[in-house]
Amino acid sequence: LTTPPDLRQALGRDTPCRIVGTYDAITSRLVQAAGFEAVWVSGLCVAASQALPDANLLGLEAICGVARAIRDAVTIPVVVDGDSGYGDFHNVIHAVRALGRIGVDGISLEDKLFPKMNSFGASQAQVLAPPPEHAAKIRAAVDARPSDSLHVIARVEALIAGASMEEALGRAELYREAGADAVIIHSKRTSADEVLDFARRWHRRLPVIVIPTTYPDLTLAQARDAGIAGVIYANQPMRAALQAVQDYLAQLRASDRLTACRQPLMPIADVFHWQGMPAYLEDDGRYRNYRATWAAALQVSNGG
Ligand code: SPV
Ligand code: MG
Repeated sequence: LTTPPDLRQALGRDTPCRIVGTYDAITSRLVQAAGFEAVWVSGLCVAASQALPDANLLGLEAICGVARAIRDAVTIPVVVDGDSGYGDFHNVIHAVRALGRIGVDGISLEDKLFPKMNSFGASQAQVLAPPPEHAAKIRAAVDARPSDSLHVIARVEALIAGASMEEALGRAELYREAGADAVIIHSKRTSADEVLDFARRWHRRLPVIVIPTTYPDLTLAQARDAGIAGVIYANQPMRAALQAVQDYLAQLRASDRLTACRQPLMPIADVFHWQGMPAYLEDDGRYRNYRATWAAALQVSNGG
């Protein structure tokens, strides 16, 4: 078994690393098996999977439950979307310690107020935190982590909130000085120009990561040439799954038997594989034999 590269190595390469958003353990296994470098535990997708808006309605415990299951299911780096840190810097310290015990590789902290609203939600709800308040959270996170393998990623929401490029660059610099390991620059433009401009002006002072949800035409080559270190495909697996389920259900509703549905289904054998049946069956064989051997030995020693 080869050890997958850690997040620092993945962000240090020439080609941007690809981090894929998930919300459960089995989907994360598919992400790893497909060859992606890391998993993003998406706040949007975790909330959506509970049929809740992405607005800090779920607390840290819920996120930790999902993060723990994902951590246990994959060996590639796991980066948790920590929203704005669930409160003030005390909440950040608590969150980083909890996620550190789970063994995640990164936490993203965005510079909005609590409760945050998804970056594509109503623009009047995109309220930026004062820069010193967020810098204090970044420093608190850096000090609270169990080791520096847990990346503290400062996410800059200035462009989302309609502030200037100068404001975005200034905030990123402040968070770098506070100890951040990487920066996420987020944008809701339908062209990548804004984040490419940010990355070019940032000059790789820290690895820059982008989330091309609204500018899906961004190529890896364009990102690399602008000095971008990582790309988060934050919600595409969930959207692919939900669309497939919706299409399948429509077909099933109109059919009188399962075989009338054309939508491809994953074979049950593959589901068994991804949920860990091979290891289970190995254990089953081993300990059934062990139990049987002891049962036989005890019968002999009891004279029976
Ligand atoms: C998420 O996946 O929860 C993110 C990315 O934070 S976004 O939805 O674009 O804010
Ligand atoms: Mg989020």
